[in-house]
Amino acid sequence: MEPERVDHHVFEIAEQGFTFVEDAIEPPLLDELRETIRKVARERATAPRNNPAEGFATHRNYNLLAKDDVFQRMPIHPNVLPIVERVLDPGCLLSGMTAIDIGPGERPQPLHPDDITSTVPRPHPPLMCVSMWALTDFTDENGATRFVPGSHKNDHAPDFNTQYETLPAEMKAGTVMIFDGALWHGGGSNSSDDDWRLGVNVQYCQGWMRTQQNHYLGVPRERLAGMPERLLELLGMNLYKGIMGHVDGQSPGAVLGETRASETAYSGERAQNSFTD
Ligand SMILES: O=C(O)CCC(=O)C(=O)O
Repeated sequence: MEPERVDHHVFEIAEQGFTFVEDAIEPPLLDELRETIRKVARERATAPRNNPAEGFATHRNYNLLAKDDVFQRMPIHPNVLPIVERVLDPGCLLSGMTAIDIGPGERPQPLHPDDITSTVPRPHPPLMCVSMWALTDFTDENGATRFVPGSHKNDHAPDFNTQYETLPAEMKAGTVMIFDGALWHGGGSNSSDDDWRLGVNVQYCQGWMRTQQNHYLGVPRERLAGMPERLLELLGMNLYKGIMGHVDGQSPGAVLGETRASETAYSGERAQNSFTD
């Protein structure tokens, strides 16, 4: 993505908490992602998890990198990652990837910021940056994500028992909404007869934070060998600023015998800069 477009999206996220990247996903990738997710859901007999956060008529699949190699293309996508890297920093981590297929009859998910577990006083600089990939059209009727513009600047998180005015993130399949993890949002209700709304939440966090999904245990080692180096970094296989996340002085990548994402703590330029920044 051209630097001017990245600037524009980063500015919108800072000002209003969200931005839409239209036509972000190439149509063949869009088709493959949609088909693969629904195949995974069929094979795993995915069923609603029956709680307000995960839904009563929604099929969710987590830990997508363990399920098919096509998902490797999402966290490093050139129309998304450059924006995320500017909102956070290039040392950011993939916090999680979740396929969310909202079925007819679903009720609204409670509004929340994705950084809800953070103890940092609000408002705060972005701790998380979230991309919501529309793999089908998102409409007001079929459960488009609902959100409160500007709410990333609030000094509190929403009260689950209060009704707030929200907007639906209506978008065409192929659009990606990117937002500050402090933005109040939630899955919408699906009042359609038979229109399933499929999105994937690809969520990133600061490199020094705990990720929502645990990739070290979740992603099988045999998949790592075939992954692009940038993805290994997003999975925390190298060290944040040359220091954080080491095992006996080595990066997780080195411990796993990878030549990539392999480094020794405190030895590299990033570690030296951490002490002089
Ligand atoms: O499905 C959606 O539109 C939003 C889901 C969400 O915000 C979540 O599960 O944290």
